[in-house]
Amino acid sequence: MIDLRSDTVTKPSAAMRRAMFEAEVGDDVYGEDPTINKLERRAAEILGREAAVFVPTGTMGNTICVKLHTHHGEEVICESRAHILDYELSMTAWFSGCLVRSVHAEDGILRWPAIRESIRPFARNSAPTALIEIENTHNIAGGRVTPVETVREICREAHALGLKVHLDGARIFNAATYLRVSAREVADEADTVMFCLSKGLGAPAGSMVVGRSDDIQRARLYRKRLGGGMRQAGILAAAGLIALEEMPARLHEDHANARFLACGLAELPGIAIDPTAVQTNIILFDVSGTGLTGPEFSARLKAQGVLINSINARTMRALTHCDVTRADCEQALDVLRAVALSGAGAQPAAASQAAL
Ligand code: TLP
Repeated sequence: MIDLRSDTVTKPSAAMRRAMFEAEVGDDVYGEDPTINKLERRAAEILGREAAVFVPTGTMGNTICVKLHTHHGEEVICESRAHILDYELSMTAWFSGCLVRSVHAEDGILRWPAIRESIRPFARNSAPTALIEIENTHNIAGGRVTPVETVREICREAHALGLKVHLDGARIFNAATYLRVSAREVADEADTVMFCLSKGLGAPAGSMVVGRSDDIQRARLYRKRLGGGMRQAGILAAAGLIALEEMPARLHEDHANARFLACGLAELPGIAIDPTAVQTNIILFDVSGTGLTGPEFSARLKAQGVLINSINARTMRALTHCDVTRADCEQALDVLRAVALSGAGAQPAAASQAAL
């Protein structure tokens, strides 16, 4: 199977498995796991922050950060397809008691003027805005990257109004690779950043939350409350350290493979895609012109050994990652071509004229 469903499907490398085997561990709830302590120190250094905390998942990291920056009854602004809104089981409401106010940005890039229009004051009839959440890269907008200056402008303007900014940087190293800057620069003025070790960086599990020391101290309490006190999880942090130190340098390969796939897809009958919109490792393409729905397209691909999920009735989402080679992409394109041609809407022109 060529698995392009997500970059979450990556398996730990041999080096990661060795490091896990050899990891020194202790009880992290007591702060005594040396490998986790090292990973947290390195994450804080690399992102240029005072402190970091290791959390089991990106969802828990985002949940903790929303809680850190809000009170019950406040609002959180994010883009209309943000992960916190669509894929985190309404944790913003469930855990933090806040309402999400979404702002649509066609290209997935939130900009200050659009955010400003949605900010609500504490007034007779409105719940006040407390937090702006930015997703960089933006997953369901097709891995789009928010430029450094745009993030900085949002942070400065938000801070001037007393609002906080959290960055869902699940794929912050993909953003940094595309922008050719350090991960630190991608998010240097945000109050907190969550990033995942378990996606393009290839670790089996784990994410980091970085920020100011006092916020991270409180984050540890929320992590415990959410059931994330993992004890001897240095075994995971050992793989996380390799993910953090060694894997960002190879992400450009995933981006090149994604562009290769996107250009190939643009040639296929019934498939709509703009390859120039593919900036990182996420590719969205519309299969409605093939006469197949997204789920039907997905099922036919699977029958021929390629896994790609649909995100709605017409759109598919494919991701490249460290367990997918250029040869896999070539093979996947052959299968994509066969499936596109198998749909009723994608018959060669001569055949459809004959039917008329
Ligand atoms: N994304 C997953 C699915 O949940 C959709 C994927 O396959 O892409 N922020 C962003 C931007 C994400 O894409 C994800 C995971 C998360 C947060 C949550 O991370 P986990 O899965 O570790 O909770």
